[in-house]
Amino acid sequence: MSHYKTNLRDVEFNLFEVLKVQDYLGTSAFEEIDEDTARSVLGEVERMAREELAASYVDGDRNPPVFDPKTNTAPVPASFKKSYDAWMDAEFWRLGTLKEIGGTPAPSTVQWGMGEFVLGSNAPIWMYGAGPMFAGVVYSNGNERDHKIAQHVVDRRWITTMVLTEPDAGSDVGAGRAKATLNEDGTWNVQGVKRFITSAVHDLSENTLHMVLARPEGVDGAGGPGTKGLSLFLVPEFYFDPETGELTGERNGAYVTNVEHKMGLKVSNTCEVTFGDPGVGGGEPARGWLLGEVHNGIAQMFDVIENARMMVGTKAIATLSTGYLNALDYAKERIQGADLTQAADKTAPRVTITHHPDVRRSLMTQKSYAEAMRALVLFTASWQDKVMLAKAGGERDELAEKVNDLLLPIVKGYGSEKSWVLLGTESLQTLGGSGFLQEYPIEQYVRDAKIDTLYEGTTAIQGQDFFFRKIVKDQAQALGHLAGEIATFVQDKDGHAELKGERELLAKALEEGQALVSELINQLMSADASSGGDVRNIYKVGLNTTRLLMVLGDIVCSWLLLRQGEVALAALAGEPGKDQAFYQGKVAAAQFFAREVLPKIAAERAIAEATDLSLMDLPEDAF
Ligand code: ST9
Repeated sequence: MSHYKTNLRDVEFNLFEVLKVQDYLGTSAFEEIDEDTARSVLGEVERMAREELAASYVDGDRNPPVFDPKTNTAPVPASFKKSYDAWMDAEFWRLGTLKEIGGTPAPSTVQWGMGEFVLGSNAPIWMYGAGPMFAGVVYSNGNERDHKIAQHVVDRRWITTMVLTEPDAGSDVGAGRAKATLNEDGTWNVQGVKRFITSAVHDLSENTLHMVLARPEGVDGAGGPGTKGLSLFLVPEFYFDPETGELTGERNGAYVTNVEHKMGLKVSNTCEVTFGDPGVGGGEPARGWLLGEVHNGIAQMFDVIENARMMVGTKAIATLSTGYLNALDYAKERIQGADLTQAADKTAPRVTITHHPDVRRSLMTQKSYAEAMRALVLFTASWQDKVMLAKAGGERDELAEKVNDLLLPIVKGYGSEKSWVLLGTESLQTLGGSGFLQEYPIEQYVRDAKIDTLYEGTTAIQGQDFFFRKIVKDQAQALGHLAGEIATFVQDKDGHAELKGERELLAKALEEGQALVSELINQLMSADASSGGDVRNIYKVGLNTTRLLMVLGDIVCSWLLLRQGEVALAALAGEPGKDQAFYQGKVAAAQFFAREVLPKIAAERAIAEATDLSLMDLPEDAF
């Protein structure tokens, strides 16, 4: 039986009843994807995920790839290869591939709706299979040569990697020391050691194309300190003719020199890659091409990172959803104890644990967060749809770009933190001691989801990105727009009476959230030495950026659930009986989340307002 339990109904509810993507499916940018096609894609990928992709989930964990340093190989298990091939052969990945290189672009909402199923059933399939998406970045940032390279990646199904991190440059990418020097033939030699590189070794395709950040040497105006001095190079494992894609038979000097032993997500190889070291492999140079022949590496790499952050958040949330549904199935079957009203009667009939109040609290906590954060992913994707639609019409939707940018750290940072914590404290807990056993999938979910708070920028990085870049640098334009939408919702006189109390809770939480943003801005301004401030006050901001991310995540999630609650109430008032339990569940989740989560926001504001510098003044020895 599959470990993977899905909620296709909820994905469809989001897309077709709340976001109404059918209004723009089949038009302009997405003319080949109409509503029927989108529904059948979602249905087929959901089936495939449960039946074929999930099949190797456990094997990939129990029999992970083993690195052989003599041959620099680490083959994946045969079962995983089978699942991977099934996914690649089905070609649904073309929906996320640029049209110019053989894609059939679908709206982001449909892509991430479908993506949830792959990421929830066996995420490394999506990660190894991301070559065509990477190729899109190569194509859009590239010159004619790179366009051809992008096409080879798609046609030959090469695996691709994003290569930023070094042993001493993790969160601080700008500290990277890998360097690049220009050859007479226009290619570059890259030298350095990179760490934590996903998918750099495998036996899933004939070649791997690394997208490497390195500092060019001897070029005017490029190669300076920090991230801005980095350029992006395309460095293959095996050298090839960029014109034809044919391998030339030369091994390139990009060698995997270690594969990490990890807590989870073990089938996804996490590698050390050594470039251009004369003492490694055959000592060949690591030759590559400068992407687009422009020195703009960090911005080009962020085209990849933005998509990968969305992927990581969606992976985490997908895992929480299947964790919840596994816990729910277990709770419906597990008989333990008497109903609390008969606790004193030792002869009272034993009941399933769904009768116990604390289990109900736990199940509704899991359900409301999983569904709120699915709504968050798909709502974010709907802004990406607006960006795509504008582009197809030859325009730019700057507001949509900004709102998407604002939401990304919430999807990634808030989504991954809430998911991994709830998987451990609630989903696994529902199974009691059995949750600790490998007989059930949840212990693997907890291990596999932990990485989501770490890679693609830790939660602390997401918090900083959220405040400094997405709010302050944006002059709160996107935030103002979003807050305006929430305010309009809470003030709507036509809202259902059943959610009146929750709207009031949301209105209050919005006020508290706005006060929290103002507090951080005041702290920031008080750190401005040029206006007589104390530069150390910036520490106060640093003590609160993750808090802000989490608080605004709660507010947005509650709003999205209440919006869904309104749609569900309207549906319940319509055709009687149709999907009644589903819609009742939607209303209940919205009410529960608002009542349980929103009142805590006032306390978060108070904590932020009381922040002082005592923690920063404490001597290190006192820790
Ligand atoms: C990793 C791999 O963890 C994990 C698994 C990978 C699985 C891969 C497979 C699946 C992926 C699928 C992908 C498909 C791709 C394609 C899809 C296409 C549709 N937003 O603030 P500054 C830029 S890998 C946008 O001064 P610092 C911007 O250009 C490791 N851009 O930063 C900016 O210039 P400007 C992941 C941003 O202080 C410039 O950077 N590692 C953003 O120099 C400098 O900005 C990490 O994620 C942004 N949010 O450096 C690193 N932020 O301002 C984490 C910056 O002029 N660390 N830029 O616009 C950070 O993110 C740091 O904040 C830092 C700071 C490095 C950016």
